[in-house]
Amino acid sequence: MAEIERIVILTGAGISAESGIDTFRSAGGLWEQHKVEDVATPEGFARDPDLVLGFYDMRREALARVEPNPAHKALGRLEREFEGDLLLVTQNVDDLHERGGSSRVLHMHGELKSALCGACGMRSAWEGPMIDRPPCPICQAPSLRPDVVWFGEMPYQMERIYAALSNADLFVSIGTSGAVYPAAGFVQEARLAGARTLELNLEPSEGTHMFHQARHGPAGTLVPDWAA
Ligand code: BJW
Repeated sequence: MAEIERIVILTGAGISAESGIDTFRSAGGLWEQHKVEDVATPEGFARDPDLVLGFYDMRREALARVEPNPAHKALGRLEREFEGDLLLVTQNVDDLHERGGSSRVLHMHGELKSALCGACGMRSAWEGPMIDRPPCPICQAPSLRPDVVWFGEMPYQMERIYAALSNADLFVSIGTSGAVYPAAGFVQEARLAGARTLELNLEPSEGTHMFHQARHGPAGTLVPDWAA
C-alpha cells in the first residue's frame, strides 16, 4: 500500500456475520424473519411501533453477547498503522468496529446504541429497551425511536462521505450485498475520482462487476490478509 494515501472503506452486515450477527438478505437472514416494510420504514413504525421497538430492542440486547472478529480487529490495526487518511464508513448499526479498535467510524445507517427523539429531534446514547416508552433524556417526552436510517430516510453524513470518495486513491467494500443505495453507488463515485476499487465479500455482490478487483471468501480471513 506504499503509494496509497487516501482510503475509504465501506462495510456491511457480512463483516459482523462471523461474530454471530445475522445479515439481512442471506438465507435465514433478518429479512426472512421479518418483513422489511414492517420493521425498517417510517410507515411501519407509525403502523406498529411496538413491533419495531421490539425488533430493535432484541438486536440491541444481542449485541451484548457478541464480540468483534478478526476482520474488525484488522481494520482497527490498519487505522493505527496507516499513515495516510482512512475513512471507515459502515452501514452497520452494531458497535463491533469500535470494540475492534477503530476510533473513527462513520455510521451512515445509525447506531443501535443511540436514541432519536421524535419530539425534540435530539440524539442520545442509549443502552436499554425502548418498548416501555422511556422518556427522552433531554425533553422527557416518551417519543424515542431507534436512531437508525430506514428506507426512504436520508443516510447520515453523506456530504462527508462523498467528499472522501472524491479524493480517494483506494475504495474497499467489505461484506455488503450492494443492494441498498446510496451505499451501493459508492464504488462508481470512487471510480469517477480515479480510485482503485476492491470488493471483499463472501460471494460476488450485485455490483461486483464495477470493482477493479474482487476477492471472495469469509471476511474474517480476507480482511486480515488484505490489511496485513
Ligand atoms: C459475508 C459474510 C462473511 C455474509 N464474510 N461477507 C437508487 C435506485 C433504487 C432505489 C434507491 C436508489 N436510491 C435510493 C433508493 C431507495 C432505497 C434503496 O436502496 N432501495 C433498494 C432496496 C433498491 N434507499 C433508501 O431509501 C436510503 N435512503 C435514501 O436513498 O435517501 C435518499 C438519498 C438520495 C441520494 C443520496 C443520499 C440519499 C436509505 C436506506 C436505509 C437502509 N436501512 C437498513 C436498515 C438500517 C437499520 C438496521 O440495521 O435495521 O440498512 S436496510 C439494511 O440494508 C441495513 C443495511 O445497512 C443495508 C445493507 O445491507 P448489507 O449490509 O449489504 O447486508 P446484506 O444482508 O444485504 O448483505 C450482506 C453481504 O455479506 C452478502 O453479500 C453476503 O454474501 C456477505 N457475507 N457472510 C464476508 N462471513
